[in-house]
Amino acid sequence: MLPTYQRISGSQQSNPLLAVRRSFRSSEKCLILLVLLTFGFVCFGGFFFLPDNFGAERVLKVYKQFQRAGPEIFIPPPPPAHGLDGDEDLHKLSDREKLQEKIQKELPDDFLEKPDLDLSGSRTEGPEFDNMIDSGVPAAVGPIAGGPAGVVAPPQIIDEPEIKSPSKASTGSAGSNAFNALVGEDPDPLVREKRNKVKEMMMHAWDSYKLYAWGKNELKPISKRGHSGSIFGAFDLGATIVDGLDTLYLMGLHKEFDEGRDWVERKFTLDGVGIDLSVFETNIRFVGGFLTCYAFTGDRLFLEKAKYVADKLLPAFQTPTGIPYALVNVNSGPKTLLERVISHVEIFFVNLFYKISKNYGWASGGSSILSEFGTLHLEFSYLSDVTGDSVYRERVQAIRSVLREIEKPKGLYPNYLNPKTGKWGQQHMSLGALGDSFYEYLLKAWIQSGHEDNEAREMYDDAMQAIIQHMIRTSPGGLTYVSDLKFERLEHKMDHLACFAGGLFGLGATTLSNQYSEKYMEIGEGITNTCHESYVRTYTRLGPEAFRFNDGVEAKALKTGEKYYILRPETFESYFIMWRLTHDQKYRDWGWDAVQALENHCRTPNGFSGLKNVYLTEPQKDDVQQSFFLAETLKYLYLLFSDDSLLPLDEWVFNTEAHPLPVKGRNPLFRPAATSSSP
Ligand code: DMJ
Repeated sequence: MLPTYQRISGSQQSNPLLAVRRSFRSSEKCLILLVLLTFGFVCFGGFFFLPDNFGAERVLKVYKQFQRAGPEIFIPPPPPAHGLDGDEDLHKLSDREKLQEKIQKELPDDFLEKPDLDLSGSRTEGPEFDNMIDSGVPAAVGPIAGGPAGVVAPPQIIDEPEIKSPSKASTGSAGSNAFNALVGEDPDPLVREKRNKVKEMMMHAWDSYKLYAWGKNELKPISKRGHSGSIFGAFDLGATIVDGLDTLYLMGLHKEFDEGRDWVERKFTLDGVGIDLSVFETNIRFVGGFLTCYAFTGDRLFLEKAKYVADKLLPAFQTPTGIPYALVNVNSGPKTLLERVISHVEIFFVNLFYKISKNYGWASGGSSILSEFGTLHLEFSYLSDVTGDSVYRERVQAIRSVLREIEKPKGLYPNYLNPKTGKWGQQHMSLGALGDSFYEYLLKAWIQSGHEDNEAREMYDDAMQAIIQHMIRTSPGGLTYVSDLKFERLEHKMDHLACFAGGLFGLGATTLSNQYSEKYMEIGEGITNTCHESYVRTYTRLGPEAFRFNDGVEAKALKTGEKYYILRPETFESYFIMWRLTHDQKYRDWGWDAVQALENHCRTPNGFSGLKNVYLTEPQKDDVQQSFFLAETLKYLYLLFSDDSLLPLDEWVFNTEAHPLPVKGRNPLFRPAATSSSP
């Protein structure tokens, strides 16, 4: 059958095949009009939604990129060196993850590009780093530019803030703008030895990851391969690199830091990552990790990466209330000019069938999770300060406004909030899983602002009063613990995750002197002590995932699913904070006990592993070296055996993944943008 416009008309009836109609039917006219309208809409949308600076300059840039590009833009890239079976129909594979796994299995271990392993034990702690401190030169200029030729390109340092060279005597922060192996050393040789031990553990964790899982998210130390079951899936996002970089830097491991930076510069991307990423996890590990590296070094690469990742998360905030969804498909963002134009039309249609952002299926009635959407404030605010772009702060301020205005049952914040209706989901409250770091960020937002964000401090004090009244209890044996509250019923159980609260109450007590200070300190000490008890009541002297206070037990796990230890940091975080605040020797003793336990039970020849049951003499290992082991666990232990000049608590505030961010107005490394938006 011929198309409509070639069908018979008028005088040409005798030869229908040659007949041509001279005008369109009205339905055809409509169709043509629709096509033209759509085209007009796309162009119109393009002009409106493209960034302001999308002008001639940008076109010229794209044109130049084309000029520079080689033949690869026309010739498709060659197949991988170690391809899959040629006759297998890859389209039958059900999802991308299976394909990744298959490729990984078939590749030899050394397929991934890896930096050289320095197995001689010599590290980059040369005199050049000492000199940097003497001269007050920022570390980014010294070690990277001064490193071996061709290893790492010198970072571009633009707009370097004027950095006063703080003297130890005057500010207590000799190491603020350059960290080397000696910065923060304790005068006591025994303590120095302990710190060196922690540093050696970091090298072991890093070297093993480098050898067997470079570029993957995490290491499986027993299987000696990348861990694809992590929260970031099988895509090579280098979570361990990004999470571990600032710890390397703090420890003066600059060669390793440079290797990581080099990987970030050449390999790190979220483009083509076709999975839903957790907004929270991506923020605390990647945005937080990059921002700290930027604060430490002034290297703009890290700022660009932090912004790049945060921008990928922004679609999650497109909800009626501004409370973000938990998951976002980061591959949905447009990259080229054409994609940018198309995407605005595309998003409309795609959203009809598939959500770019969404919540977990298991979360009460499609709710977002308090500890997730409540743990963005530090990173997003700082990002606005250092980029001068207010959009990030606006997003987290919107969350703050909803939480400030909403009615709180008993003054408490339930763990679930529906982003569409702005109503609470199930009435579960917790300072452990699903709630924890929301409370942490209330206090820390106030600290980060240089004590100016009083709204945050008030919300913190109010929330803590409600928690003290309704959730904190003392066991018959005198242990202070914070239980979960579920529909008016207390569950006398505490998550390992809630062990950070020792430090949180301690910080609350010492950063402001008010009517609550004494109580906060008492609770901070009590909770830290309880978490320590949960450790020493096990055979391994490492604490379980959750512990209970009923059926005659105190600070012990009762269920099999609560007995594991996955290299978590929260207890050591509280040891470190409480040590800094009190200088009570017991915190260092407890920390050293934990170092030995980690060595005895979690160390393997190829990295560190979690345990499946901390109560057994020979617990089975879970074969995962979590990225937070390098970001948090080892960092807090290292700081515990450092003196107070390394990251003073009045100049730095730790995000919930232990990435320190500078305190506004008190830390010369705050690095505000020239056109910084003010809060
Ligand atoms: C880390 O990713 C962060 O500390 C987060 O806030 C909670 N869980 C892990 C470590 O246990």
